[in-house]
Amino acid sequence: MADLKLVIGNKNYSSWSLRPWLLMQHFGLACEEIPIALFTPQMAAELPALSPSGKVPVLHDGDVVIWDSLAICEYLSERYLDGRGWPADLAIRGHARAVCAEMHSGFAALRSEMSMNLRRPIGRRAEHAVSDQCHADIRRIEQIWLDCLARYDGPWLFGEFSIADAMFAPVASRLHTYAVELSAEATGYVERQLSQPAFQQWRKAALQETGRIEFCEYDD
Ligand SMILES: N[C@@H](CCC(=O)N[C@@H](CS)C(=O)NCC(=O)O)C(=O)O
Repeated sequence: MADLKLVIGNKNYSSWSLRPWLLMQHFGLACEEIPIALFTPQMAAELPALSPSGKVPVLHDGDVVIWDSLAICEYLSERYLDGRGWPADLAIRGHARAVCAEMHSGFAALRSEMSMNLRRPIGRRAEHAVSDQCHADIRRIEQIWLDCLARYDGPWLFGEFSIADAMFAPVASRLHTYAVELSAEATGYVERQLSQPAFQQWRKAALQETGRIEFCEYDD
C-alpha cells in the first residue's frame, strides 16, 4: 500500500498545489493531505522540515521526497500509473511535455496579474491593471489549447486527461475568475476543467477557507 502524503498550500490560492492533487484525484491515488497556510507562522514553523525548497507542493512517498508540481506528476505517473499520466504515443508525449514545460517556466505576467483566487467574485481586472505581456500570455495559452484540442480531438488537451490538463487547470480557473474573453473552444475547455468533480471538490474546500493572502487580492 502506498503511503503518500501531499503537502499543499491554501486551496484558495495555491495554483501549484492544485496540479498534482488533481492528477491524484483523477487517477484515484489516495493520499493524506498536509495543509500549510501560506505565508503564516505555521508555514515558517512547519514547512522547512517538510519541503527542501521551502515551497509547496511536496510529495512524501515513504522516504522519497519530491518537491515541485511537475516533478511530482512525473514521479506519480512512473511509480503508480504505468506512465498513464502522459499520452502513450512518443511524439504526442513529447508535445505534451513541451506544453507542460512552457506552462511551468513561463507566463509570469499572467501569474502575477491574475492570481488564482477561487473566492474572488467573477469579474474583469481594470484594463490598466493588465499589462500587454499578460495579454500576450493569455493569447499564447489559448493558442496552445486550440492547437491541442484540434489536433487530438479533445475533450482534454491530448484526448484523455493527462498531466498537461493538471498543469493547465489553475490557468483555466484564473481565466474564469477574471472573466477573460476567449474563443468558444477555449471557453469550452475552461468549463470542462472547472466542472470536473475533482476541481469542484477542491473549490468547495477553498470556499470554506478563511486565510487571506493580501498580495493575491487586488483592489480594482
Ligand atoms: N516550481 C514550483 C513552485 C512552487 C511554488 O512557488 N509554490 C508557492 C505556493 S503556490 C509557495 O510555496 N510559495 C511559498 C514561498 O514562495 O515562500 C512548483 O511547481 O511546485
